Amino acid sequence: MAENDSSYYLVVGLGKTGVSCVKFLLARDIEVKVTDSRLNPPNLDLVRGLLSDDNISLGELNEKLIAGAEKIILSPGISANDPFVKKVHQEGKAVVGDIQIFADHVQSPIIGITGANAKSTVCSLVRDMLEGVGKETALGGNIGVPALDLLDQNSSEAEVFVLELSSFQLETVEDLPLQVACLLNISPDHMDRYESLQEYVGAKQKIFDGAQTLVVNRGDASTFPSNQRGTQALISFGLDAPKENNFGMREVDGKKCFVQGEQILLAVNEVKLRGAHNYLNILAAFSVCAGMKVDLEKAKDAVRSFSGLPHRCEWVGSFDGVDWINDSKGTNVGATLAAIEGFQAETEGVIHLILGGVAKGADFSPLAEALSNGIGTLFLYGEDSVAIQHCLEQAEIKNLCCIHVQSLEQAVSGALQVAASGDLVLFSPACASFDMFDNFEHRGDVFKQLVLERVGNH
Ligand code: UMA
Ligand code: ADP
Repeated sequence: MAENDSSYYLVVGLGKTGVSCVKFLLARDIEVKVTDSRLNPPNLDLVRGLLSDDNISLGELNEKLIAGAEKIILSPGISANDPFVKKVHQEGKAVVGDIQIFADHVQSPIIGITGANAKSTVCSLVRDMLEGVGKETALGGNIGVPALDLLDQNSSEAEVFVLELSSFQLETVEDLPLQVACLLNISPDHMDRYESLQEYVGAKQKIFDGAQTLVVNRGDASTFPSNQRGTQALISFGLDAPKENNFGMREVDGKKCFVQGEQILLAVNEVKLRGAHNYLNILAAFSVCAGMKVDLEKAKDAVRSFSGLPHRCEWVGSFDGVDWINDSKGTNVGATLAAIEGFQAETEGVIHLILGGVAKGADFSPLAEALSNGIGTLFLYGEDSVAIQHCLEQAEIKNLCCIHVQSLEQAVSGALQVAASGDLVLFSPACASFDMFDNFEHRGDVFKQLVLERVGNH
C-alpha cells in the first residue's frame, strides 16, 4: 500500500461508522484510505467495491499511514487509549469522529441525546413527537444508523436531526452546535474502556459544550453540566413536582400526571409505557421537545401511542399467571436495576431474574439491595457468570437463591419450574451479549423464541 501519497483522509475502523465515512467522503471527491486492526472486518467486501486494495490496510492499525493523512477519522469502537491514537496525537494530527463531520455539514437543527441508559427509547419518542407536530425528522447515531448515512446527497436535509450519542462518539467531538443537548442519566458502563467513572462522565458531559439548551435529570446530579455558560438555557426533568417550567409529576384528583410546572400534560393511565424509569423517559422527551419550542399539546398524541422499543422491558407473554419480560437491551447494572425497580411496584408475587454475559468490568454490588428484596431466584449464565457470582457473594445478599446455568435455554427452563402465578420472569442480562450472541437483538429474539416454545406450549 502506498503510504506517502499526497494528502488523504484516513478512516480508522471498517464497522458501520467507517463505511459511512468512506461513502460520505468519496461522494465529496475526497481521497480516502482505510485501516482496521482486523484481517477480515465486517464490511470488507463493500469497501473493496469502493476503494482499490492499495488504499486498504488490514491486520493492524497502520501507523505508517498517519504521516500523510490530512485528517484521521476514528471509529467509536477504538479507544483514545489505543497506541495508534496516542501516536496520532504525538504527531499532532487532527482526529475527529463521524459526529463532528456530520455537525460540520448540516444546516438543520440537531438534537443530541446521551446517557448510560434510555437513549434509544427517548430518541425514538422525541422523533415520534416531532413528526407528530409535522416536522420531518431523521434519527441516527448510536441507535444503529450512522449519522452520515442520514445525509443523502440527492435529497434535501431533514428539518430536524435527532442523534443518539454514545460516550465513545462524544470522545471525538470538538464543537457540536446542538440546539438541544440532553444527558439522561449516569451509571457505570464501559468500565473496561474508561479508567474511572469520572472519565466516562467527562465524555458524556461533552454533549453540553456547544449546545443552546441543556436538558438534565433532577434526580441525578452527574447529569448537570459542570460548566454551564450564561447563554445556555437549562430544563430539568424528574419524578418529583417541578418548579417553574420544568417537567415532573404531580398527583391531581388522585391521578398521577406528567406536568410542566403547574400545567398538566397527561395522566399516567393515558400512556402505554409502564414503570418509573419509563415515566422519566417520557418527561425527558417532553423536556427535549420544549427545548425545541414544540407545541406540547400537539405532541401528546405521539406520547399516548408510543409503546416502547423491542428488547426494552418488552412483554413477551403471560402464561399460567406468570409474566415474561425481554429486557435484552439491559446491558449494564444501571439498566437492570431500573428494570427491576420498574416492575417491582407492579408485580404481585416475586421477580425471577435471568442475568449474565460479558460483564465489561462492571461492579455488580449496586444490585445487592434490589436482589435482597423481592427477587425470588437469580439465574446466572454466560462468560462472566462466576465473576458476577463472586461479586454478589461479597455483597452479602440475603434470601437469594442463585442458580448457575450453562445456557439461556437452561435459564428459561429453570425459571419455568420456579415461577408461580403472580410472579414475573425478567430477562435483563446487565451484560453485553457477544459471548454467545451476535448482538442484543439476537439475544432477545432467542429469549422470546424460547419463552414462546418452551413456556407458551408447556
Ligand atoms: N474494532 C476492531 N478494530 C478496528 C475497529 C473496530 O477490533 O480497527 C472493533 C471495536 O473494538 C468494536 C467493534 O469492532 O468492538 C465495532 O467497532 P466500530 O467502531 O467499528 O463500531 P461500528 O460498527 O461503527 O458501530 C458503531 C457503534 N459501536 C460502537 O461504538 C462499539 C454502534 O453502537 C452504532 O450503532 C454505530 O457505530 C452507528 O453509529 C453499538 C454499541 O454497542 C450499538 N454502542 C455502545 C453502546 O451502546 O453501549 C457504545
Ligand atoms: P440505550 O440506548 O441507552 O441503551 P434503551 O432505550 O435502549 O437505552 O434502553 C436500554 C435499557 O435501559 C432498557 O432495556 C432498560 O433496562 C433500561 N432503562 C430504560 N429506561 C431507563 C431509565 N430511565 N433509567 C435507567 N435505565 C433505563
